Amino acid sequence: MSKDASSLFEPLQVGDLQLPNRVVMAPLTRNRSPEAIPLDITARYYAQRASAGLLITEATAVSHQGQGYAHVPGLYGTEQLDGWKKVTSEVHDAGGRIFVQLWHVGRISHTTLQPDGGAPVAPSAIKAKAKTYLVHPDGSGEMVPTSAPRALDVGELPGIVKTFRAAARNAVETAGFDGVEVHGANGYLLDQFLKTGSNQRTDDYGGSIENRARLLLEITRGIVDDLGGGKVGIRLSPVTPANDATTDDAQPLFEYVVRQLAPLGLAYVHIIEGATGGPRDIEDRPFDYAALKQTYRQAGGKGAWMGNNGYDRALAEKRLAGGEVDLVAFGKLYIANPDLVRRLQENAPLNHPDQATFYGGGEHGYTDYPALGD
Ligand code: 8OZ
Repeated sequence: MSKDASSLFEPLQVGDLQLPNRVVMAPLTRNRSPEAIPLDITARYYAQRASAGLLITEATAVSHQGQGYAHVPGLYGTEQLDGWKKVTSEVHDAGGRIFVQLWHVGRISHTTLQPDGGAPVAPSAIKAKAKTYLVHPDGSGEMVPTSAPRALDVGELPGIVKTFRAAARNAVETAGFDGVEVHGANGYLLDQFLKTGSNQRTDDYGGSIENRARLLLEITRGIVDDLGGGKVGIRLSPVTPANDATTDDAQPLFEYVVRQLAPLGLAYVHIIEGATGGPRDIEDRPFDYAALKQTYRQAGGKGAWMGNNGYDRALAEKRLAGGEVDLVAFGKLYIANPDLVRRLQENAPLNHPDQATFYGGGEHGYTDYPALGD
C-alpha cells in the first residue's frame, strides 16, 4: 500500500476549519498550570504538535467551582486568558488549529480546591468512588479520595449554563481559540447529570433521559447560539467507568443525546469508545457505536465523527476506510510524539510515553520528546 492510500492524511472540512489531515491531538490533562494559568512551556508544547489536523487542549475549568485537580488550567481569569492567548498565537504561528476543552468536574473535586473550601457540586449528593490529585504547600503531590458533594439547587443551573457560555466566548474572542469542545465525558459534571448512577434528581434535570440530558443540551445550544456550530465540538463517553460513571441505559441515552445534537451543526462529535485510556470493549458494558453514528446521521447530523481510544495507524485506517469515523484522536501517542502525523505517514518508529511524567512537573516529559531528526 502506498503511503497515501490512507485517508488519515487527507484534508477534511470540520466546522469552520479546513483540516490538513484526520489526525487529532486528544485532550490530555498534564497538571502544569499553577494558579490555573498556562505557562510559556505550555505554548511550546502545543506549538510543537501543530501539524495535527486539530489540537484539542487539556480539560480547562470554566469556573473555580469547576476545578477538581491541582495545577489544571482555567478560562475564568484574565491571567488565564492571557496565558492561553500565548498558546493560541504560537500554535497559529506554527500553522496549527486549536480548540479548548470546556470542563466542570462536578463531584470529582476536593474541598481544598473549591473557592470557599466547601463541598464540590453534583446533580445529587452521592460521593464518587474516585480519586483526585492534590499538591501540598511543600510541593509534594498526593492522590486523595474526592470529597462528598452537595446537590446543586435547580436555581443554580442557569448560572452553570452562563459560566460555560462565558468561558466559550472568552476562549474564542479573547484567548484566540478556533473553537471549543464541551467536555460531556469521563464522569465529570455533564456526564454526572446524564447517568443514573450519579443523578437521582426528581426535578426537570433528573429521572427521564430527556431530563438528564437537559443541562448538557442547554449548555451546548447556548454556546452554539453564541459562536455558531462550526466552532463547537462535544466529547461523550457512553460506557466509560472513569470516575465511577455508571448508567442503566447507555444506548438509548446517548442515541437521544445525538438526535438532539444533530440540528446544531456542530463541527464534530467526539466519542470515547470503551473505557477511557483502557480497553475498547468492556464485557459488561456493551455498546453499539455504529448505531450511535447512524442515529446522528439519520437525524441530520452532518459534523465530523471523531473516534478515540487506543488507536494506532492500522486501526485508524481501518475505521476511516469503513466509514466508522471521520477523524481519529490520539492521546498517549501525542504526549510522546510531537510530530505524530509525520511518523504515522512514514511508518517511522514512535517514542514511548513515560507515565511518570504525565501529571505535574516541568519540561521533562512535556516539551523534550524529540521529533524525527532532532
Ligand atoms: C486524567 C487525569 C485527570 C483528568 C479526563 C480531564 O479524563 C480528564 C483527566 C484525565 O477527561
